[in-house]
Amino acid sequence: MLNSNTTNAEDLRIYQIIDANLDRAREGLRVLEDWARFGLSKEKYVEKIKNFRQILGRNHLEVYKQSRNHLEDKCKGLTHQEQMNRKTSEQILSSNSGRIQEALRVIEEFSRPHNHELSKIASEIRYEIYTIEIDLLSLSKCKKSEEILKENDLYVITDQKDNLINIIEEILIAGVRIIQHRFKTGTDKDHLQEAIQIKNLCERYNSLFIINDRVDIALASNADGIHLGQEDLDLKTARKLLGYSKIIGISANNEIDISKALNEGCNYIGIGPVFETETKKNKKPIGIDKIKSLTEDLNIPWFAIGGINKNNISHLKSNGFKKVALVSQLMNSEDPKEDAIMILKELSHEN
Ligand code: TZP
Ligand code: MG
Repeated sequence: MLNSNTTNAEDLRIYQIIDANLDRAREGLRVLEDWARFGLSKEKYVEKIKNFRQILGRNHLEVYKQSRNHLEDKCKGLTHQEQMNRKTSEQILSSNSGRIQEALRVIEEFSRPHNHELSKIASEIRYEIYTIEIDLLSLSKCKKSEEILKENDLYVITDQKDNLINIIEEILIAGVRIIQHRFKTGTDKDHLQEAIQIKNLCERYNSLFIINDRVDIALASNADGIHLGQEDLDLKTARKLLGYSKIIGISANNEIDISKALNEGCNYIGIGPVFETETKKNKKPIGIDKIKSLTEDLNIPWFAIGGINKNNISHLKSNGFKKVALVSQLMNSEDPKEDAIMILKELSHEN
């Protein structure tokens, strides 16, 4: 059907365009595929993208390849400054998704008159790439947050304080990289306003900002994630609302809740109260031994919470607890920065 021996000069130019754009699209797809594979370990996306590459490969007909030998391309090798400016994997992902989309659009247009099948394939893959680009960018953002969770052992939760913003800044200066905004009384307006202030601070200090309980406030303040208790929205619903870029933490203190949270894909777990605490007076402590047995095989980050202070951290550490979450110890501290520095030091000691 498409034989270069019988083609005229215009056909050849069109075949050359298709040839170049099939190469472009496949190269771009390989970039996305490798990021999905090595950067994100997302098999589902690797398979999907590989399949697109193979479909385009099968449709890269000999006549398109042959057209390369017949016409010279005077623009070969031209680069653009933008290519040199790509620094982050997100920029690389976005520009390569754009490259694939553009190449597919060109194929779609120029193949339509003589190869309707290819035109249709190019259009279908192009639409899928729009979604895949957003998914991969979201998963990359979530992966970065997961890394912060993995690398940091101190998780600080806010309490309602007049000078809260100052306290948070002191704690961030000390080196804390995970902050949760917990806001139990007051209006939604005040809640959101305070959340946005803390989010901006956290961004300045490259720290994770998590909202307690409220998915709507998490979205509105562009938080990095949400923390949900057993009585809050369920994880699946929260995931549906938040998408894949946000982390979701769950409070769980028994085998059933922990296993459910893991199955549903939570990013970290809060377990407690370890000890009695004024912050949650009605909650019965579950104690060190129980937490030890609950977390034995846990392979995602988990934070012990409840009644933890600078005096009992070393005891927790000697029992194998690596990560802790605190409210009152830092919120009621005379010197939150110094206390945070001390606790971070204590947590970083090898046992
Ligand atoms: N969840 C379990 S215990 C607790 C929460 C939010 C409160 C922890 O507060 P504190 O002041 O660190 O004991
Ligand atoms: Mg809650």
